[in-house]
Formats: sequence, structure tokens, C-alpha cells
Amino acid sequence: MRLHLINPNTSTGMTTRIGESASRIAAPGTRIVATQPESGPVSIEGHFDEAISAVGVTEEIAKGERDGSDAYIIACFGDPGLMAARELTRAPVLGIAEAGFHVASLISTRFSIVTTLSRTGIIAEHLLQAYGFAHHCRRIRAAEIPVLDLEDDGDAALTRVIETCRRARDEDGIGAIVLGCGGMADLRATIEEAVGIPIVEGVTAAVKLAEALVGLGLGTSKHGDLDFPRPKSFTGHFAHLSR
Ligand code: 5HY
Repeated sequence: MRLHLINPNTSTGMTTRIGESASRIAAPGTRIVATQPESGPVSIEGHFDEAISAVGVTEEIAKGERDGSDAYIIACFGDPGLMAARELTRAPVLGIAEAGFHVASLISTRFSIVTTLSRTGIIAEHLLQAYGFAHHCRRIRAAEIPVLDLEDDGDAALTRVIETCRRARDEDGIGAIVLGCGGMADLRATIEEAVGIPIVEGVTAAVKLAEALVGLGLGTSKHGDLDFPRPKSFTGHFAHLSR
């Protein structure tokens, strides 16, 4: 099974670390391919970054369809372009936020989210509502670290994330924590060791869910709103999307 992991930002270091984390947990028959858009923001820290990265995600899906990918993971906690991506393929497409919420709700009655910047917290809040998990989530907390600090200043960033997780553990009345950034893909075990409650990380959760869906022979439904886009012409620098 060719599991295509898309890091929607354009930080090669983060794409490599996300791919390695996915490969470590993937089943023997699963081949992880990790890519990023050619064009887009080096990190996604708000609505504008997210909007631009969503186009890049759809371009990576189009490449994956040409290369025969069996499932896709969108490895950014805002799940940018998730529904648009699902329109472009019959294969399963998982966002790491949605995957994290599903897994956390299977092991705890209440969870908190620990993300990078408080300004992106609202994006997670909108996703909780959209996916129907708002009542499962007690609180969205931010370690107040820029996304790329996870690349450039890893130890200090990790310390901030662990401190924030400990406060959530002690104050939120929860059974689990969902990590709110693809850049935390390789930190799950270290954080769980330091905090002592179940830590759910979206990239690795999505790998296992994608394997389960492919194993069940299930993919994105083409009946209804996730059917392929209706053929039409596009203008300007999107003219190549005309169909
Ligand atoms: C992510 N940004 O997972 C989000 C995290 C965030 O570049 N990869 C990013 O803070 O919203």
C-alpha cells in the first residue's frame, strides 16, 4: 500500500521528520511517501497561510493520483484542503486533526489539545465543531511557540509543550491530550513519558486509520458532495485545472 503523506507547509526538514515518524509506525506492507507542495508557506500559522497551503495540497493529491497512491494524509493540524482533496480521489484522505480527535475519543471521555500558537487555536475549534467533537474537547491550549521552533529550537520548544501538557493534565479534568501540530510527529513518546497520560499524535494516528480503511476496502465516497469536481474551465494561473 502506497500511503502518501502530504506536509502542507514547505519546510523540507519537517516533511522528512513527519515521513520518518510515519514509517516507524507503519505496518510492514505500507510504503510511506512524504511530499510537500512546490509553492506555499514555510509554516502554517493562520487562516491566510492555510488558504494558500490548501491549493498546494490539491496539487499533491493530483500528483499522487498519477503515481497510484492508495491513501493520503494531510499532515497539518488545520487539515487544510481536506474536503477539496477528498473530491479529487476515491482513496481515503485523512487530516491529522480529524484522526487525532477520533482516536482520542476512543480512549478517553474528555481530551485537551496542545498546539503551537494561540492564534491558530480557533482553527482547531472550528474543526472540533465541524467534525462533531466539540463536546469531547475540554480546552485548546497553546505552548506559544512558532511552528518552526520545533525545527530550529527543538529542545526549548519541547520543554514548552511538555509544560503546557502538564498544566492540561492537572487542570482540565481530561483523560488524554491531542498534539496540535504535524511538527510534533516524533515527540509523542517523549511527551507521554514526561506527562504520564495518553498522548495522541495525529500523523501516527492517521497512518493506522488509513491502513484500517484500506484494509476494509473503503475509500472516499463518490456519492454526493465528495464526488469528483464538476468539469469547468479555470482562468489565469489556474487554467491548467480546467477539465
Ligand atoms: C501544522 N502549522 O501542523 C500547523 C500547526 C499549527 O505548519 N503545521 C503547520 O500551529 O496550526
